[in-house]
Amino acid sequence: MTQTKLKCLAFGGLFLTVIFSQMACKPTDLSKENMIPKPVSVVSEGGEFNLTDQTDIYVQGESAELKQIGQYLADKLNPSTGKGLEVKTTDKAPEQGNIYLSLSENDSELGDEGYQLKITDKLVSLTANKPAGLFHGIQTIRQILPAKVEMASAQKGSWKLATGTIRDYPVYGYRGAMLDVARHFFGVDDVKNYIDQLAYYKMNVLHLHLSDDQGWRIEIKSWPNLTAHGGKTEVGGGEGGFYTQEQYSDIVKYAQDRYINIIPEIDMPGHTNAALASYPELNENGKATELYTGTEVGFSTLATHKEVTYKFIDDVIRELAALTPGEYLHIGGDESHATKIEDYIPFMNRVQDMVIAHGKKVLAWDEIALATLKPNTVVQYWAKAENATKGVAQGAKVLMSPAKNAYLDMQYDSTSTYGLHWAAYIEVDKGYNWDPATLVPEIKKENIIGIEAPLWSETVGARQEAEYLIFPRLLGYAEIGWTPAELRNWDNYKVRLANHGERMKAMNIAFFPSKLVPWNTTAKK
Ligand code: NGO
Repeated sequence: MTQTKLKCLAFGGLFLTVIFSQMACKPTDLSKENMIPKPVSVVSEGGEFNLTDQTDIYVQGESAELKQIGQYLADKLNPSTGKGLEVKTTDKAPEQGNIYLSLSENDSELGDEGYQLKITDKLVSLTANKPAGLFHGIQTIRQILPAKVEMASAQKGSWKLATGTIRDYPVYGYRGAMLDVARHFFGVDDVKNYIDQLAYYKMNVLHLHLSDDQGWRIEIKSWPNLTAHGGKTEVGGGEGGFYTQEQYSDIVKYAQDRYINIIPEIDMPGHTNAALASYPELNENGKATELYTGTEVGFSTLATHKEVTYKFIDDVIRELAALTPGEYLHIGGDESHATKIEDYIPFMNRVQDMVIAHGKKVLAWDEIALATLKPNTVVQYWAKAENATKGVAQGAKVLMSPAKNAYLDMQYDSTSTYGLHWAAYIEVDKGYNWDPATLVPEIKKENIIGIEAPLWSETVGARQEAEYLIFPRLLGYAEIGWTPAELRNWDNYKVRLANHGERMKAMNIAFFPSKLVPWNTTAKK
């Protein structure tokens, strides 16, 4: 029996034991911590590690990357705990009382993103094959400390970690969210804030929807009017905005430091009014359109027969590819109702080749499967299972974003303040209770690269409005992407989610307080 339990029992009597194991002796059981996503395996040992004024974070060797990960953890823990954790380097496991981050010998089960977290009463030891695994592991350390650890100011109380071992790694390599910055523009700080929120739940992709009918949001130096004119407004007539290339690169770097890949999307041939309003030559009739601030879809198209269109696209792809270290560029392809199908198909075929010529792989919405998919093109299933299935038949992988299950802009119910409901109402349970690998019979687990939850921004323009739709559903999508389906169940999840209410409050997240979640419970399941 562990020391802690003995201490509890020393008070004598079953009643006191129960009371004290609930209060003074918490935490004693690592497996009852409320982690999201739920780890693959947790073995509890019943003791505790105490974070003290002497605790520091040791990283193995002199790697700048490991030091940076250690610093991220220190920066998250120091303001609330006041423990002044410092990042130090070492060649071997440090003395007791410290946190140790190291890269292990090849532990193949953990893969590129997994980690092992071993907590004894003497040491917190985090190991992984790759730095990304360490980064995900430090999110787990944060989540098994009291919720107030996420506060930005000093908090009273003790800071204990239950002892045991967690071995953890994701089901899918692509765990993403999409932010539509075209319908309403979100500034650099909002995007960075979202990146940190995604990192906390071990997500690794942020797809930015950078252009649409209402706005063009990324500076393209060879076509400056795209932003000078096309970035000027947004849905509802607000002032819009755009990222300079320097700002975009800053976002990319910020995301990279958090093991998140930015995937930029330029939607085409439809959803292009902002470009058509900025350059008359991109229109079939050679006349610029008016800027658009409404929310209709499917009315715009690039002139698919004009060579200047392809010069334009090549320039955009070239500049964007040079700014984007990740392997994918997203070329949209959705709802091109104003483009004839006999024009759409050769257009999508040609643009895929252009992306490949600039060294990138193609991602596109499911309609692209009507064209001939190039090797490595990934089909993002959002509307028609039939299209995604056509993609699989062509040998493509699928990214799962079914609107009925995974669209963050769908309302929770008919009383929701923000959001749309053309696809469904998605309450928190519905958003959680599905399995990408069994949703469509023809799309098997081996066909799927992962899951992405898109936030379209027709109805939201401010950070708090977006958070109402994103949270708490995002946590469920993070768990679907990470945790094996057989370990997931709503009754267990909703209790863990309830515990994250305090965490989200501590992080100032304006989440939707769904009645389906027992927010006030303190029970640990
Ligand atoms: C659709 C449409 C978007 C809308 C969104 C709203 C896709 C891929 N195209 O999803 O333009 O903003 O629905 O839910």
